[in-house]
Amino acid sequence: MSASFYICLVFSHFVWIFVLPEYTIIYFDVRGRGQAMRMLMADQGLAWKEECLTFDAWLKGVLKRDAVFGQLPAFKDGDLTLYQSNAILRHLARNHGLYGKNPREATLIDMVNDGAEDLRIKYLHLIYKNYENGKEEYIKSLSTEFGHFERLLAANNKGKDFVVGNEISFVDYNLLDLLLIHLVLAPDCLSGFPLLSAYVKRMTSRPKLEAFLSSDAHKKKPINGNGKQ
Ligand code: 6SG
Repeated sequence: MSASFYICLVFSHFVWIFVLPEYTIIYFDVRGRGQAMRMLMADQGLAWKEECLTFDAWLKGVLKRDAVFGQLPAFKDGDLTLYQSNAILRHLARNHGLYGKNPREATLIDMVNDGAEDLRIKYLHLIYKNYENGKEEYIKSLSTEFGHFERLLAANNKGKDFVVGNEISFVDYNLLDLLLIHLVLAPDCLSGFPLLSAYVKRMTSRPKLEAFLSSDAHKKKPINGNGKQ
């Protein structure tokens, strides 16, 4: 075989290793439960691919049948296919140093992420099941909900760092996503929360995250699947 063939082979291998995205998100065309992992990867300089499908294609195809819990998002890391958005966040966190500096911090990060998940479930219930009748009351409940996170920030170096410890972790991306979608639902919802407001500013000014958030790929993606936000 000619030398140029080998050069090609080496070059294509090089391209494979360094250019092709390592990760794939398989999901509907929404920010939804895919958004925290997207922000994590963008901010950490990780490349990923999106495989987007319509709800119809999802119901008719084999993907739903094969999905571990019959739901999306799915996430591919090489030959590993994962489901459950929080497990995917944790997988990325373990592999990219985003799970605290020690077991104590890891546990606190899990605790805050479970609190974030509780709020996400309430938000999704409003969006998909009770938007017209429930929006007003839901917005009123936010002062209690955000109070929990404001106090967590206050207790961690007076809110000057991240939500746990002094290094970014996966829960920061999950919390930021929740805060950003609530700012769309109720633009004044953070007005009584100076630490959360400053946290959102600080997080969204991180250069790679800022670039991602101002990209068309992000801006054109609907927050939810039913047009409500
Ligand atoms: C929906 O619930 O996107 N997955 C959803 N729905 C389709 O057949 N605990 C796991 C996790 O954390 C929850 C997964 C989650 O990963 S997420 C899923 O798979 C199913 O069950 C919210 C989301 N909604 C957007 C959406 C577009 C198409 C289907 C859901 C428009 C709105 C509702 C129907 C069509 Fe829609």
